[in-house]
Amino acid sequence: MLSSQLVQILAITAALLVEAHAQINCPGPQGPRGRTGLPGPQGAKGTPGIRGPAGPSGPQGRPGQNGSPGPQGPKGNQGVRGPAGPPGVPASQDPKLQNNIKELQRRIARIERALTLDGKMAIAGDKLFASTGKTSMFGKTEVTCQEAHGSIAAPKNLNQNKAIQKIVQYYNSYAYLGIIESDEPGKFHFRNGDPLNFTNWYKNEPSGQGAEKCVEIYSDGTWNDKMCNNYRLAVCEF
Ligand SMILES: *[C@@H]1O[C@H](CO)[C@@H](O)[C@H](O)[C@H]1NC(C)=O
Ligand SMILES: [Ca+2]
Repeated sequence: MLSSQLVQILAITAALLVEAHAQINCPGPQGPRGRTGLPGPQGAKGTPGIRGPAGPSGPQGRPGQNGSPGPQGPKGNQGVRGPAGPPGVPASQDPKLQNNIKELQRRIARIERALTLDGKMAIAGDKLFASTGKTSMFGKTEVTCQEAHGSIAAPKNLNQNKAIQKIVQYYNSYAYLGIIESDEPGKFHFRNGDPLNFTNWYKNEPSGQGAEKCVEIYSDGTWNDKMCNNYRLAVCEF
Protein backbone atom coordinates (compact mmCIF):
# COMPACT_ATOMS: atom_id res chain seq x y z
CA MET A 1 0.00 0.00 0.00
CA LEU A 2 2.55 2.43 0.93
CA SER A 3 4.38 1.83 -2.18
CA SER A 4 1.30 2.50 -4.41
CA GLN A 5 0.75 5.78 -2.62
CA LEU A 6 4.34 6.59 -3.05
CA VAL A 7 4.11 5.76 -6.71
CA GLN A 8 1.12 8.12 -6.96
CA ILE A 9 2.95 10.91 -5.21
CA LEU A 10 5.92 10.35 -7.39
CA ALA A 11 3.76 10.53 -10.47
CA ILE A 12 2.10 13.76 -9.42
CA THR A 13 5.43 15.17 -8.47
CA ALA A 14 6.79 14.19 -11.79
CA ALA A 15 3.87 15.80 -13.55
CA LEU A 16 4.35 18.97 -11.60
CA LEU A 17 8.00 18.95 -12.44
CA VAL A 18 7.22 18.50 -16.12
CA GLU A 19 4.77 21.41 -16.00
CA ALA A 20 7.22 23.59 -14.13
CA HIS A 21 9.80 22.70 -16.58
CA ALA A 22 7.45 23.59 -19.45
CA GLN A 23 6.69 27.01 -17.93
CA ILE A 24 10.26 27.92 -17.59
CA ASN A 25 10.98 27.07 -21.19
CA CYS A 26 10.04 29.12 -24.47
CA PRO A 27 6.33 30.30 -25.15
CA GLY A 28 4.21 28.50 -27.70
CA PRO A 29 2.97 29.98 -30.97
CA GLN A 30 0.42 32.90 -30.83
CA GLY A 31 -3.21 31.83 -30.77
CA PRO A 32 -5.80 33.05 -33.27
CA ARG A 33 -7.10 36.67 -32.91
CA GLY A 34 -10.12 36.95 -30.71
CA ARG A 35 -13.47 38.23 -32.01
CA THR A 36 -14.08 42.01 -32.11
CA GLY A 37 -15.86 43.17 -28.99
CA LEU A 38 -19.23 45.06 -28.85
CA PRO A 39 -19.04 48.97 -29.33
CA GLY A 40 -18.60 50.91 -26.14
CA PRO A 41 -21.09 53.53 -24.89
CA GLN A 42 -21.34 57.01 -26.77
CA GLY A 43 -18.88 59.60 -25.50
CA ALA A 44 -19.80 63.11 -24.24
CA LYS A 45 -20.48 65.92 -26.88
CA GLY A 46 -17.37 67.84 -27.75
CA THR A 47 -17.00 71.74 -27.66
CA PRO A 48 -17.94 73.60 -30.98
CA GLY A 49 -15.12 74.27 -33.38
CA ILE A 50 -14.05 77.75 -34.58
CA ARG A 51 -15.95 79.40 -37.51
CA GLY A 52 -14.54 78.51 -40.90
CA PRO A 53 -13.54 81.06 -43.64
CA ALA A 54 -16.33 82.58 -45.92
CA GLY A 55 -17.11 80.41 -48.92
CA PRO A 56 -17.03 81.64 -52.58
CA SER A 57 -19.99 84.03 -53.63
CA GLY A 58 -23.04 82.19 -55.02
CA PRO A 59 -25.02 82.98 -58.26
CA GLN A 60 -27.03 86.30 -58.47
CA GLY A 61 -30.46 86.08 -56.79
CA ARG A 62 -33.88 87.03 -58.42
CA PRO A 63 -34.82 90.78 -58.65
CA GLY A 64 -36.49 92.19 -55.54
CA GLN A 65 -40.07 93.62 -55.41
CA ASN A 66 -40.84 97.15 -56.74
CA GLY A 67 -40.17 100.03 -54.32
CA SER A 68 -42.77 102.67 -53.34
CA PRO A 69 -43.41 105.44 -55.99
CA GLY A 70 -40.99 108.39 -56.03
CA PRO A 71 -41.98 112.13 -55.85
CA GLN A 72 -43.74 113.76 -58.83
CA GLY A 73 -41.36 114.91 -61.58
CA PRO A 74 -41.30 118.42 -63.23
CA LYS A 75 -43.95 119.38 -65.80
CA GLY A 76 -43.16 118.16 -69.33
CA ASN A 77 -43.13 120.16 -72.59
CA GLN A 78 -46.39 120.96 -74.36
CA GLY A 79 -47.47 118.19 -76.71
CA VAL A 80 -48.27 118.60 -80.40
CA ARG A 81 -51.76 119.72 -81.35
CA GLY A 82 -54.18 116.84 -81.87
CA PRO A 83 -56.35 116.32 -84.95
CA ALA A 84 -59.43 118.48 -85.39
CA GLY A 85 -62.52 117.21 -83.60
CA PRO A 86 -65.84 116.37 -85.30
CA PRO A 87 -67.77 119.33 -86.75
CA GLY A 88 -70.01 121.09 -84.23
CA VAL A 89 -73.69 122.00 -84.50
CA PRO A 90 -74.30 124.92 -86.92
CA ALA A 91 -75.05 128.15 -85.05
CA SER A 92 -78.46 128.31 -86.73
CA GLN A 93 -79.37 124.95 -85.15
CA ASP A 94 -77.95 125.68 -81.70
CA PRO A 95 -80.97 126.62 -79.56
CA LYS A 96 -78.81 127.94 -76.71
CA LEU A 97 -76.86 130.20 -79.09
CA GLN A 98 -80.05 131.36 -80.79
CA ASN A 99 -81.53 132.26 -77.39
CA ASN A 100 -78.38 134.21 -76.52
CA ILE A 101 -78.60 136.15 -79.80
CA LYS A 102 -82.29 136.93 -79.22
CA GLU A 103 -81.49 138.12 -75.71
CA LEU A 104 -78.66 140.37 -76.98
CA GLN A 105 -80.91 141.81 -79.70
CA ARG A 106 -83.60 142.52 -77.13
CA ARG A 107 -81.15 144.29 -74.81
CA ILE A 108 -79.53 146.35 -77.60
CA ALA A 109 -82.95 147.44 -78.88
CA ARG A 110 -83.83 148.50 -75.35
CA ILE A 111 -80.64 150.58 -75.04
CA GLU A 112 -81.32 152.18 -78.45
CA ARG A 113 -84.82 153.18 -77.42
CA ALA A 114 -83.52 154.74 -74.22
CA LEU A 115 -80.70 156.62 -75.96
CA THR A 116 -82.97 158.00 -78.69
CA LEU A 117 -85.78 158.89 -76.29
CA ASP A 118 -85.03 162.60 -76.01
CA GLY A 119 -83.91 163.18 -79.64
CA LYS A 120 -80.17 163.64 -79.12
CA MET A 121 -79.66 160.44 -81.09
CA ALA A 122 -81.71 158.84 -83.84
CA ILE A 123 -81.67 155.48 -85.58
CA ALA A 124 -82.71 154.76 -89.17
CA GLY A 125 -82.20 151.20 -90.41
CA ASP A 126 -78.61 150.21 -89.70
CA LYS A 127 -77.46 153.81 -89.19
CA LEU A 128 -77.22 155.68 -85.91
CA PHE A 129 -77.00 159.50 -85.98
CA ALA A 130 -75.69 161.50 -83.05
CA SER A 131 -74.50 165.05 -82.40
CA THR A 132 -71.85 166.67 -80.26
CA GLY A 133 -74.45 169.35 -79.54
CA LYS A 134 -71.90 171.94 -80.74
CA THR A 135 -71.54 173.91 -83.95
CA SER A 136 -68.47 174.01 -86.18
CA MET A 137 -67.45 174.67 -89.78
CA PHE A 138 -67.81 171.83 -92.32
CA GLY A 139 -64.13 170.82 -92.22
CA LYS A 140 -63.99 170.70 -88.43
CA THR A 141 -67.21 168.65 -88.23
CA GLU A 142 -65.77 166.10 -90.69
CA VAL A 143 -62.66 165.69 -88.48
CA THR A 144 -64.77 165.42 -85.31
CA CYS A 145 -66.84 162.60 -86.83
CA GLN A 146 -63.78 160.75 -88.16
CA GLU A 147 -62.10 160.92 -84.75
CA ALA A 148 -65.20 159.22 -83.32
CA HIS A 149 -64.83 156.49 -86.01
CA GLY A 150 -67.90 157.76 -87.84
CA SER A 151 -68.51 160.21 -90.68
CA ILE A 152 -70.51 163.38 -91.18
CA ALA A 153 -74.24 162.62 -91.49
CA ALA A 154 -75.29 161.91 -95.10
CA PRO A 155 -78.94 160.86 -95.59
CA LYS A 156 -79.40 158.23 -98.30
CA ASN A 157 -83.16 157.98 -98.00
CA LEU A 158 -86.10 159.80 -96.43
CA ASN A 159 -85.99 157.70 -93.28
CA GLN A 160 -82.40 158.69 -92.61
CA ASN A 161 -83.20 162.31 -93.46
CA LYS A 162 -85.97 162.26 -90.84
CA ALA A 163 -83.58 160.90 -88.25
CA ILE A 164 -81.14 163.79 -88.86
CA GLN A 165 -84.03 166.25 -88.85
CA LYS A 166 -85.01 165.07 -85.36
CA ILE A 167 -81.58 165.96 -84.02
CA VAL A 168 -81.65 169.33 -85.77
CA GLN A 169 -85.00 170.02 -84.12
CA TYR A 170 -83.75 168.92 -80.71
CA TYR A 171 -80.78 171.35 -80.79
CA ASN A 172 -82.69 173.92 -82.84
CA SER A 173 -79.67 174.40 -85.05
CA TYR A 174 -79.13 173.67 -88.77
CA ALA A 175 -76.52 171.04 -89.57
CA TYR A 176 -74.08 170.44 -92.42
CA LEU A 177 -74.57 167.20 -94.35
CA GLY A 178 -71.94 164.94 -95.90
CA ILE A 179 -72.74 166.25 -99.38
CA ILE A 180 -70.57 168.62 -101.51
CA GLU A 181 -70.76 170.30 -104.88
CA SER A 182 -68.84 168.75 -107.73
CA ASP A 183 -66.65 170.71 -110.23
CA GLU A 184 -69.80 171.08 -112.30
CA PRO A 185 -71.82 173.97 -110.65
CA GLY A 186 -75.19 172.92 -109.23
CA LYS A 187 -74.26 169.20 -109.29
CA PHE A 188 -73.80 167.62 -105.86
CA HIS A 189 -72.61 164.22 -104.68
CA PHE A 190 -72.00 162.43 -101.40
CA ARG A 191 -68.73 163.20 -99.61
CA ASN A 192 -67.46 159.70 -100.40
CA GLY A 193 -68.08 160.24 -104.13
CA ASP A 194 -71.38 158.33 -104.42
CA PRO A 195 -73.95 160.01 -106.67
CA LEU A 196 -77.05 161.40 -104.96
CA ASN A 197 -79.88 158.86 -105.36
CA PHE A 198 -81.95 160.84 -102.83
CA THR A 199 -82.37 164.63 -102.49
CA ASN A 200 -84.62 166.88 -100.38
CA TRP A 201 -83.87 170.42 -101.62
CA TYR A 202 -85.79 173.42 -100.34
CA LYS A 203 -87.66 175.21 -103.10
CA ASN A 204 -85.36 176.92 -105.63
CA GLU A 205 -82.27 175.26 -104.14
CA PRO A 206 -79.47 174.63 -104.90
CA SER A 207 -78.93 178.25 -105.94
CA GLY A 208 -75.25 178.91 -105.28
CA GLN A 209 -74.05 177.97 -108.77
CA GLY A 210 -70.59 177.01 -107.55
CA ALA A 211 -70.34 179.62 -104.78
CA GLU A 212 -72.01 177.43 -102.12
CA LYS A 213 -70.18 174.13 -102.07
CA CYS A 214 -71.62 172.67 -98.83
CA VAL A 215 -75.17 171.62 -97.93
CA GLU A 216 -77.12 172.37 -94.74
CA ILE A 217 -80.37 170.77 -93.53
CA TYR A 218 -83.15 172.92 -92.10
CA SER A 219 -85.36 171.95 -89.16
CA ASP A 220 -88.12 171.00 -91.62
CA GLY A 221 -85.73 168.49 -93.19
CA THR A 222 -85.14 170.36 -96.47
CA TRP A 223 -81.69 171.14 -97.88
CA ASN A 224 -79.93 174.33 -98.94
CA ASP A 225 -76.54 174.74 -100.58
CA LYS A 226 -74.38 176.94 -98.33
CA MET A 227 -70.78 178.14 -97.99
CA CYS A 228 -68.66 175.74 -95.89
CA ASN A 229 -67.35 178.27 -93.33
CA ASN A 230 -70.52 178.82 -91.31
CA TYR A 231 -71.06 177.31 -87.87
CA ARG A 232 -73.54 174.47 -88.07
CA LEU A 233 -74.52 171.65 -85.70
CA ALA A 234 -72.12 168.73 -85.95
CA VAL A 235 -74.12 165.55 -86.64
CA CYS A 236 -72.26 162.28 -87.28
CA GLU A 237 -73.45 158.89 -88.49
CA PHE A 238 -72.24 155.52 -87.23
C1 LIG B 1 -79.37 154.97 -102.38
O1 LIG B 1 -78.35 153.97 -102.42
C2 LIG B 1 -77.98 153.49 -101.16
C3 LIG B 1 -76.87 152.50 -101.37
O2 LIG B 1 -75.76 153.16 -101.86
C4 LIG B 1 -79.19 152.85 -100.47
O3 LIG B 1 -78.82 152.45 -99.18
C5 LIG B 1 -80.29 153.87 -100.38
O4 LIG B 1 -81.45 153.29 -99.80
C6 LIG B 1 -80.62 154.41 -101.74
N1 LIG B 1 -81.63 155.45 -101.62
C7 LIG B 1 -82.76 155.41 -102.29
C8 LIG B 1 -83.68 156.55 -102.06
O5 LIG B 1 -83.03 154.52 -103.07
CA1 LIG C 1 -78.33 178.14 -101.37
